[in-house]
Order: sequence, then structure tokens, then C-alpha cells
Amino acid sequence: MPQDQDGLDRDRVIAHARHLGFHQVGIAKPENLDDRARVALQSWLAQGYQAEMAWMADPRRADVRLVLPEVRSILSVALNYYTPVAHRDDPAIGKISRYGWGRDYHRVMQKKLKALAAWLKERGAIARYYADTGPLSDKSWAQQAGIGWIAKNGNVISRQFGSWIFLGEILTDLDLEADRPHTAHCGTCTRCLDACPTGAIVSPSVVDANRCIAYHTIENRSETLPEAIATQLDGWVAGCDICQDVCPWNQRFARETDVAEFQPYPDNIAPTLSELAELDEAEWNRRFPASALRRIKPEMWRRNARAAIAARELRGDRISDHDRKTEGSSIRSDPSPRTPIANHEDAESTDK
Ligand code: B12
Ligand code: SF4
Ligand code: SF4
Repeated sequence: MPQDQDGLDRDRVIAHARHLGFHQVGIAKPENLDDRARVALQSWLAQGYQAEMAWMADPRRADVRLVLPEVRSILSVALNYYTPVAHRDDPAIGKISRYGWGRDYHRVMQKKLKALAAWLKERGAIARYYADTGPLSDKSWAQQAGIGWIAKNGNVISRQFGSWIFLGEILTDLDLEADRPHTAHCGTCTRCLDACPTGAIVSPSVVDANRCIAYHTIENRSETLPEAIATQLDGWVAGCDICQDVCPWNQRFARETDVAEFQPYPDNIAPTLSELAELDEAEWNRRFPASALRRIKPEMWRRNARAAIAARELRGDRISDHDRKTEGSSIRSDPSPRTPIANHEDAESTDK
């Protein structure tokens, strides 16, 4: 592929991506992925921090050329999803993390990526797109492409939007001029490590999924949650935003998205735990159409909500009689949240 196929240079590609609505766009080179990133991924896997997410060990994740041998540039894109709505700190209410409040980000992101890839293909380029849908390390490419830095809380933080951004990529054979990798700006801050209630951020940027509330509420398919997780839910039933909420960069840089589809579905802002503890298939379909939260099956919602109710009872928080009735045995007596969860039947992964 010549450098300027049909006049496709870096500025034109970036301008078109912006025109399609991406909030940030950067370019990385396949050969430039820092060796330290590969080593860190291998060490993360070696320590079992992927829990039951076996698909994380796909060797293509460490070498993008195994995904597309012709790749010469990686376009990394970001969409801001922040909406200025606060979580309710009410013992009867379940907390759903921001990423899942509105329409499924995979759909929103893929629609734009598909349009960008089609535009590139019409001009003779190879273009393949991913939005958490392939064995790619979204955060590493975003950091390489200058979108932001991989922060101590394990998320990419952008100077324009904080960490409330979704990431995606297009792999192309176009030889486009790269951006400079983003520098890190956490400094000596440790707020996220200190705030994580389960000690899941085992060292700066390294998240042990076995200890992470987001993993257990979204990915863990077991009947019960480990006790050390369940007792720390503090109302979180779908993901967890604690390590992002405490981040000073988010308090400074977050600004409302212009993507209407990311505005919260009304039922997602303050669902009662008692309702979620009894969620059936029909209500699940009604509440979560075209939602990333469909990854959490009805029985997982019930498990999470019952565990949250039980945890609040243990802490002596006042909850309604109705909540008491629905409280179940969703806490597994397991002293170690690091123990990988057995019987994880569903091999479905975000890497489709
Ligand atoms: C597996 C996974 C999870 C797991 C593990 C989390 C994790 N931090 O790895 C679980 C289920 C816990 C999870 C939770 C969440 N996730 Co998630 N998840 C992923 C997934 C599929 C892979 C991430 C991954 O590769 N992890 C493995 C580790 C080893 O990789 P890493 O953190 O990228 O980087 C490590 C090394 O590579 C190294 N490294 C990387 N580059 C470099 C460079 C240098 C110089 C050095 C020294 C090191 C280094 O540092 C890290 C050390 O372990 C990505 C999508 C994708 N395909 O990439 C989404 C993704 C990371 N998740 C996302 C989101 C939104 C979340 C949640 C916020 C959802 C929620 N609210 O509950 C939480 C946040 C939890 C947290 N604190 O990280 C977004 C993050 C967007 C952003 N702004 O960064 C992503 C990118 C999806 C997307 N396309 O938008 N997630
Ligand atoms: S998402 Fe929650 S449990 Fe996971 S690392 Fe962040 S604060 Fe800890
Ligand atoms: S809270 Fe502090 S250490 Fe954690 S990600 Fe934000 S700036 Fe970095």
C-alpha cells in the first residue's frame, strides 16, 4: 500500500474520524508497542489475574500482526461517555456503573468504526475494526496513539475527558504518521489504590480480576459471590466505578458527552435492590434492551442484588422489610477473593 493511497494521509483520516463523531483519534505503529507492555501482560496472566477469563491468554493480544499481518498503522479512537448524573447513596438502591447506563457502547462504537472502515476501504485500504471485540489491548494502543495514559487505576485517562472514555481501533495497511505515546500523569497520587475496597489494584495499573467487584458482578457466572467480594459491594451490582470516582483527573476533566445514546436509561440510575433481587427474564428484557448490561444474566442480577442486600444488613444499614424478604444466600463462604471461581460455564467473552 503506497503511503498516500488516494491522498489518504494522516490528517485526512483523522479529520474524517472526527467528522464521524469520535472524540479523540490517534495513530500508533504496530512495531512500537512497548516491550514492557508485553512483559506486563505475560506477568498478569502468569499470576492468574485474569481469573476465569481464559480468552485473555490469546497470543494475538501480544502481537497485533497475528491479528492482521498487513497492519502498518493502528487508529485508536475514543468516545466520551460521561453524563452528569450522580449515583445515589441510599441503602435500598443498587449502583450500576456508568459504562452500562445507556445504550451498549459496542454498538455505538461499532457503527462509527464501520463507517470509518468502509470509507477507508472505498479508497483501497485494508481496514478492520474492533471495539473490545477482538484480542487487542485497547488501552495499550490508546496510550501509544497519544489518547491518554494507562493510569494506576487500570484505566486510560485522557486530558480531555478523564477516564470516562470507551476505546476502539481500526487496523489498516496504510502507512500513516504516528502520534507520540502519552506520558503518565498519576504522579505520587494513590487515591484509587487506597479507595478500592477489595485491594484489587495490587500495584499501580495492575488489577487482579479475582478481587475486582467489576469482574465478579459482570463476568463471574457462579451461583454465589466470594464472601470477601460480596461483603464489600456497598450497593454495586453491575460493575464498579469507585477507583474512577475518586480520581482527581476525573473530577477535573469529566464533561458531558454529546452522544445522546449514552444518556442513562431511566431505570438504570436508581434501581431498588429489592426489584433486582427478583428480576425475571421478561423484566430483564424490558430494562436492558441493546445494553452492555445484558452480559449480566437475570440470575446474576438476582445474585448480585441479594448479596448487596445481605452485605448492607451485615453492616447494619437500614433497609426495607421488602428487601429483607428477598435477601438470599448469595454470599459464598470463601475467605479468599483471589481464589479463581470454579464452574464458570460460559466461555462467552468480550473478545468475539
Ligand atoms: C479484561 C478486562 C477487564 C477485567 C480486568 C481489568 C483490567 N484492568 O485489566 C475486568 C473485568 C476487571 C474489567 C473491569 C473494568 N473494565 Co474492562 N476490559 C478488559 C479488557 C477486555 C482487556 C484489558 C486487559 O488487557 N487487561 C489485562 C492487563 C494486563 O492489561 P492492561 O491493563 O491493558 O495493561 C497492563 C500491561 O499491558 C501494562 N502496560 C500496558 N501498556 C504499558 C506500557 C508501559 C510502558 C508499561 C510499563 C506497562 C504497560 O500495564 C498493565 C499492567 O498489568 C478491555 C478491552 C480490551 N480488549 O482491551 C476492557 C476495558 C479495559 N475495560 C473497560 C472498562 C470501562 C472497565 C470498567 C471501568 C467497567 C466498570 N465500570 O465496571 C472496569 C474497570 C476496572 C479497573 N480498575 O480496571 C474499558 C476501559 C476504558 C478506559 N478508559 O481505559 C476497556 C478498554 C473496554 C473498552 N474498549 O472501552 N475489565
Ligand atoms: S473497579 Fe472497584 S473493585 Fe475493581 S479495582 Fe476499581 S475500585 Fe477496585
Ligand atoms: S486516583 Fe490518582 S493514582 Fe489513581 S488513576 Fe487517578 S491520578 Fe492516578
